[in-house]
Amino acid sequence: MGSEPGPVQIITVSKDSHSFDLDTKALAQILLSPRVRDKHVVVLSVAGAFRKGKSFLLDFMLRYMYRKGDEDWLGRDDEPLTGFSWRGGSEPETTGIQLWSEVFLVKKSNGTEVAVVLMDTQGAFDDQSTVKDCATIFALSTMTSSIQLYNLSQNIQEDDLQQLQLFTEYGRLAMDEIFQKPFQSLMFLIRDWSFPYEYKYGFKGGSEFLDKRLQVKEAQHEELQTVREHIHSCFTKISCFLLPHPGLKVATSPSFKGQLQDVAPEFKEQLQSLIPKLLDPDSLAEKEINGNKVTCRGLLEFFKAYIKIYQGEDLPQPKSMLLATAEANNLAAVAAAKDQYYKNMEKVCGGDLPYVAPDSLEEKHHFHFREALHSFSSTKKMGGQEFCDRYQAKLVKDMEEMWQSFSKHNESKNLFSAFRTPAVLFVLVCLLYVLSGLLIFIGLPFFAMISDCTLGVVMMAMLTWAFIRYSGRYRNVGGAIDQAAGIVLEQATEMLNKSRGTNVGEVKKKTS
Ligand SMILES: Nc1nc2c(ncn2[C@@H]2O[C@H](COP(=O)(O)OP(=O)(O)OP(=O)(O)O)[C@@H](O)[C@H]2O)c(=O)[nH]1
Ligand SMILES: [Mg+2]
Repeated sequence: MGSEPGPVQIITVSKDSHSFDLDTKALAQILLSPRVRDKHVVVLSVAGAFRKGKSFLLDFMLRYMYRKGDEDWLGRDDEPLTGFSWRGGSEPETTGIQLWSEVFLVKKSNGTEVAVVLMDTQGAFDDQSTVKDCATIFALSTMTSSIQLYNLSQNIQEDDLQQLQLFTEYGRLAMDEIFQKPFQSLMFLIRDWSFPYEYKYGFKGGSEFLDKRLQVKEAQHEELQTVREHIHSCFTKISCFLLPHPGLKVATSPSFKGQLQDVAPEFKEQLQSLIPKLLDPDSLAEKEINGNKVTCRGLLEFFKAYIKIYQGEDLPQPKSMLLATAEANNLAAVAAAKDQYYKNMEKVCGGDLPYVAPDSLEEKHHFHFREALHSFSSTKKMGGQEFCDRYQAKLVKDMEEMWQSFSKHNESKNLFSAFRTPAVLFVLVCLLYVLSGLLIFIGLPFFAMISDCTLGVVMMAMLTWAFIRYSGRYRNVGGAIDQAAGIVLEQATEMLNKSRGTNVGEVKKKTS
């Protein structure tokens, strides 16, 4: 690559539109370098809440990779810590996803050489990111890494596990055809561990602590059980490391630049145990997707595919706990109210019940409609008035639709409307028969013949209609006959009304 190695931004998150972009060119430059592109890849990523020392830790990993043979790889006492950008303070530092520009080649004891990529991620739960942003970053880094370090502070809290469940589920959603566990190695890295007298620092204490935390017990509430089962079902390997507090200077001094003289000795000691084990060639697991090892070149393609999924509209939106709960209980209230309306209306005009006079049915509809609205508004719901109003509007719309279908169904039970077409056709046949007789009588046999032909057509239509109704086939032809009969009836009633209107008009004129 020529230039100095450094962090490369490969995924950016837009602060305004909360959308994600992959810098394919930059990623290709890292992964398609001839030295590494056909090597199996190991991706080590660090993710977790913001401001918890993720980038700081990665910089020690970089030191190890560059000075591996060296006894004092950890560095000189006064040496500032460089690499992925890290700093003190309360504001977030890393954004999106960054990779170290240099891919390290590591030889395993069986002689194979693998390419190691280090990944730094944006801290979750800062004040600018939505739940979806955090979930996407976490999911993307978990999907593309073979070792995910879940960086936590002080302890594993239940909400940490819940977040992990949400984020990994969001990742799993985007991966189709998963034959095995979707992700590989997960390591809980607990910073500032303050209870070494209960569980010792390091992997051993971590593993005992983790066993206790992730245990699924019979007596546990279902909610706690599902979180644990989910995490077990997602990762092929789960481990934990307990790291001590690095000392007050590291945590609070604004002038601290990473000099080891200001770092607590036990922190340094544990780093010297953690990092060589983590980056030990034989424990570096190659990235696998569906059981196949992935090369650097392959990883580039996966990045492109995954980002596309998160840029699309197909995935559901992960939401904050309050919003999701409020939505769930509003939806449940809408469903209950709709059900109440439906059941009550069914009792009035449903299924096999006979035809109801439209006026009376409408009255019943208004009554049960109001009742259902009342039971919706009297159900306790989260989310505030404006939020609930949106669901109430949905309820009203749904009930209106139900009312339309109830009223149509009732209409179809009206015997006259069912037999309207044959009745109209029958009357037409009779009229045409009489007309033809009359025409012959007054000596117009040609017109009588036209009338007879029309009569034949109408008779055919009547027979066709009966056949269609009986067999249920050629329904569009049946529809056309119904429509034609409707038009005839409409015209006839209009004419009748007109003639009556003129009569009434004449009567009125005479009386005036
Ligand atoms: N308490 C404590 N502070 C640490 C530890 N490691 C690093 N720090 C300090 O934490 C602060 C943040 O370090 P970063 O590495 O920038 O943290 P980050 O998690 O990458 O932060 P974002 O990129 O904003 O998500 C710095 O002041 C570090 O000195 C640790 O183990 N415990
Ligand atoms: Mg950072």
